[in-house]
Amino acid sequence: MNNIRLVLGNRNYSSWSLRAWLCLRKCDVEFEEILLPLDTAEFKARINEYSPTGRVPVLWHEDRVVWDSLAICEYANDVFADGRLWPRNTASRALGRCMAAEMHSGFLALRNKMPMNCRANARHVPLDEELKADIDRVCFLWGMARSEHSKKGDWLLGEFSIADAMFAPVVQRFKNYGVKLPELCQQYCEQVHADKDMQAWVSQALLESWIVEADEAGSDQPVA
Ligand SMILES: N[C@@H](CCC(=O)N[C@@H](CS)C(=O)NCC(=O)O)C(=O)O
Repeated sequence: MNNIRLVLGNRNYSSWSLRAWLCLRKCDVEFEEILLPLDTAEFKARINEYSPTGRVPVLWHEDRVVWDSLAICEYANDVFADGRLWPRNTASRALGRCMAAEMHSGFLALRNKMPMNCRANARHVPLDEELKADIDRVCFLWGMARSEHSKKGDWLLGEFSIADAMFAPVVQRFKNYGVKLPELCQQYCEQVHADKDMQAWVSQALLESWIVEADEAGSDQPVA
């Protein structure tokens, strides 16, 4: 046992958990998962045992605690992946870090109005100006990253990187809310959906039955 434990929320809704989990999976290390279902009495009762912020994800490794999704991705890169979760090229790494940081601190309309909900099927939310601006910005960033790295592979920066993990829940949202995308972006989404780890996450999410009302956005009927 290598003493790595990831405390995460339920897969259907916990977008921050997905980011950290995906990076750990790409490190090919075994880790224990402790799943605390969001918005439940169990979460409230147990979260303080594990998390200094009361939030997930949290990584425990040996005597270290690493809270916050992006910090976990970076820790995984340093400790378990020998740096390969970022490209070697300095300019590519800088672009990836800007994208990851922007995702981590921004895109509030996308995060609030289109919560990750892997089980949602053809769910419609009104595409207001703020939401459209976030979607356009995501497409701009993906288009820039892909056009600069297309010869190196099918992920944003060629090989899989932390940038892909940070945007994976956005890819999932675009599917669940039926967002129409430019071809290059749609192709990138298909790359993410075809990933075996992403598929493993989603297939387990589909088996969950916890409901977080606040994250059940939109309706089954198209909206104007
Ligand atoms: N900035 C944090 C955000 C973590 C976060 O908001 N996690 C949510 C679940 S996805 C959470 O723990 N919510 C529970 C709560 O706030 O009670 C990160 O990147 O890890």
